[in-house]
Amino acid sequence: MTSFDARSVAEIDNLDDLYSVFDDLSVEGGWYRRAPALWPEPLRNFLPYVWRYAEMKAVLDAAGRLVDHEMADRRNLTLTNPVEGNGYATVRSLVAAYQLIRPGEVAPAHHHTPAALRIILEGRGTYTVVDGDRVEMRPGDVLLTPSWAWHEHSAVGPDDCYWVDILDVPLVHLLEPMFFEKYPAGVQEDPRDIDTSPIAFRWEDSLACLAAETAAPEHGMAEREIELGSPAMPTIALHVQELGAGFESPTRRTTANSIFTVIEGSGETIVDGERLTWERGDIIAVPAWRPYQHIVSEPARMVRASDEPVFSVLGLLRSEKV
Ligand code: GTQ
Ligand code: FE2
Repeated sequence: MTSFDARSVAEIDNLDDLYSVFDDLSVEGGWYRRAPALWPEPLRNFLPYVWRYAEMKAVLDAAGRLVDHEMADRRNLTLTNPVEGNGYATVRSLVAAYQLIRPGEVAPAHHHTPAALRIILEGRGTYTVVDGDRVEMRPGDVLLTPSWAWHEHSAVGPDDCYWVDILDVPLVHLLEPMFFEKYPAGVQEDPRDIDTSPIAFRWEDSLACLAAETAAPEHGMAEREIELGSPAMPTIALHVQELGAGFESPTRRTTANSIFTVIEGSGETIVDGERLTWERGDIIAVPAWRPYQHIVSEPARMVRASDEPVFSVLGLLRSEKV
């Protein structure tokens, strides 16, 4: 606190002197802001971007040679949106990462307030244990790790296993309630082996549900769409989308932030005029309010992870065709 002198403030007779008092008192005149607080529509903050699995896999493989689980609890590569000033998030509220676990490795148990999910890309014989339930993870499966759930991963087969992690860590950073704790025993004792679980969405089930869809979703951004969970977790919605060869979606924008993971197929997504080509395993960041359109080359299925549930509950979800 500096020397506030009510009498001298009472005697201020010009704006320059008034403004010079503001900093001392940690106030700002709404009519005299250095940075605006309100603006007509969402800013173009985070950038549209695509991360290519072929490149990420090569980098992960190099990390696989150089980094073991003594060094890192998780061998994950965070997808940092290249917008200036950002050091972590993929889009405003979500972070995505590629993770590799090699045969015989164990990523020890921990839990945290951020919610997480995994989308399996490649490799057999990998397991996750979530709150004592041991579940195999197979390509195309989506596995949830809700806030506070204990979780560890292991690879027991001969394969290197690659998957995509998506977490709401940037949202937890914004709101502050970060808690993280390692499981004292390292791994959960006596896990229960299960194959069906509310936290495991199997690829074959997703395919069957997609095939049973008769109508295209109203927004038109896919030919068929299912939602995993309703929503999957309080902060993250998951939609599996099917788009045939030659499909061209309308161009739409939404206030929600999205991360697309390409499970199969190829094509391009034009985000705010930028053409992002993609194929199997690639990850596309579509930030809030950026108009986007999908154009498909080879029959595609992708998982859209978004923060829609947050926007819905706050009354901030809005989308439109442009
Ligand atoms: O596998 O538990 O990519 O806690 C980031 C944080 C993965 C995990 C990430 C995590 C994990
Ligand atoms: Fe974790």
